[in-house]
Amino acid sequence: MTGKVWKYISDKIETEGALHFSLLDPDPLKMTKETVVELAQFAEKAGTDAIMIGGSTIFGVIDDSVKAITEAIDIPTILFPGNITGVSEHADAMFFMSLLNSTNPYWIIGAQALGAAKVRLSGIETIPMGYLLIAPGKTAAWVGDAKVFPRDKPKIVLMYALAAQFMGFRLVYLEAGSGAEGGGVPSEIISTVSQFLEIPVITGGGFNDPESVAGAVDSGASIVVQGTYVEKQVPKDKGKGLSKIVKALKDAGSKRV
Ligand code: 1GP
Repeated sequence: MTGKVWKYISDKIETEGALHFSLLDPDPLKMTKETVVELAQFAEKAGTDAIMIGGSTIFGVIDDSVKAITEAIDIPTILFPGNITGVSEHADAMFFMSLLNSTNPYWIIGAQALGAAKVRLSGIETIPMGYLLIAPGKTAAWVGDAKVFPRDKPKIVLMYALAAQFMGFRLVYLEAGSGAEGGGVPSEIISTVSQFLEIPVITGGGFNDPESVAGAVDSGASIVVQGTYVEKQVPKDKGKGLSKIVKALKDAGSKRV
């Protein structure tokens, strides 16, 4: 079950303390395939450790774009599926995730079961991940029928994160939703969860500057994801700002190794 990408992630967490992932949503309403490939290349040059591909849109993952991105870069591509439409055999791995605080069993186990045979036949590496939505939760919470965790209740999030660990998930994703206001997931939630969890914490949703990204690592996150920043800023400065963010994250990470 332990594949190459999981080994890459866990080895890097051990040696570098923290990883930066860039999330790209190959949504034709937002950008062309060429743009998405170019963004992935800039992000790789800026030092991001992996490219996540996915989103909650109606288009799902476009196979063509996944193939083009995977061929254009050396760092791993990891699917981040918003539904059964998010499966492609062209990525290096996929987060096989369950939205544990959904009120609808479809998002906890239904979509996973419907997509499982395709995943098995594709032979893609799967990384089991418990997915937890914290307020505001944005589009993911609306689509995923989530009972979002209040931002000032870290202990509720901790209960779910521990349950995720005991159920065998390899990662717990603390998600505030893409484009979340308020500077990402509150540091008190990240630190409360990280303090008690033995598996790595990945977090994203509203981290848009070096301070908030490094702050998430200081609070205990092992991986920080940026989507909106990469989509909006990288085309403007060709990844200059992103390299500063990655550097801030690595500096914070190095204090933990
Ligand atoms: C969304 O956590 C990711 O699933 C990234 O969020 O777009 O706000 O960076 P942002």
